[in-house]
Amino acid sequence: MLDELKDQLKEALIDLDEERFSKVLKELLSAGEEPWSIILGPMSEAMEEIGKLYEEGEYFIAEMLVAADIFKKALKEMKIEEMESDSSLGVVVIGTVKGDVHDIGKSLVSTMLRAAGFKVIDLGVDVDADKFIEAVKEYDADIVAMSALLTTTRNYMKVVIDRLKEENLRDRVKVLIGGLSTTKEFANEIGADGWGKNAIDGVEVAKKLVGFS
Ligand code: B12
Repeated sequence: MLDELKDQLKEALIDLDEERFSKVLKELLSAGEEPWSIILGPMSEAMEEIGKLYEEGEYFIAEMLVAADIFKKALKEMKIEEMESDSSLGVVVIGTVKGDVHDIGKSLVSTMLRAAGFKVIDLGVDVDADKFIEAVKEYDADIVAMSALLTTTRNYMKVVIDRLKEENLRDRVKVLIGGLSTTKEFANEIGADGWGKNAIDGVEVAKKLVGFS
């Protein structure tokens, strides 16, 4: 029954059928399904399919935008952004790198980090090296977390790491990266300290980086 509802939810998002999506989401929640399992399960799977449809020329930017909008509304409905904690694990400065405006994954990681006990400074999207450096200094960050979904923007992560070195900040902060265009190998290649596959994994890696697990 739950699996069936999850499939229906995924399909409704792929079809951009907001009304059906919202109805099935309510059913799933009242059946006791956890918001995070819905977000990282059928909702993320649907976004992947929508990306494929875009690649195949079936969908265009407009459809990707509508999907993002439905996704974000669902996060609001599930009150995902309102999770707070005591900020005792340290400070994370996070942003989607320059040239890249994809913000859903980055915002989910922010939310999860906050819920887990980090103070999170979210710089938004299209963030350049100057902005990252300023924030690291201002908030005395423990971790710089970067997101990139495009293969053309992921290389900018290395630019930020190089700037951290130039500013003599590299020894003071850990660098965590993630996003569709990145891999563990890529993280090693550019000299990041950690890579997270998704928001939950990202939190585990972040905790390790600051010595809390
Ligand atoms: C929605 C969407 C858009 C929306 C974004 C709206 C928004 N507010 O974010 C819009 C329409 C703006 C858009 C634009 C473009 N897009 Co787009 N988009 C997507 C789509 C369909 C979904 C992305 C998404 O939100 N996924 C859901 C979230 C939950 O997943 P996620 O972002 O991957 O995040 C998870 C993990 O990656 C990880 N994570 C993410 N960040 C971080 C950071 C850290 C530190 C950690 C630990 C983990 C982590 O955790 C998250 C939660 O699990 C993807 C398809 C896909 N497969 O993802 C294409 C996709 C990313 N887009 C693509 C493209 C090509 C574009 C455009 C270049 C199209 C164009 N010609 O203009 C532009 C680029 C704009 C720009 N300069 O950034 C391609 C990228 C291909 C590539 N290899 O580079 C994709 C893969 C589609 C495809 N298959 O072709 N897009």
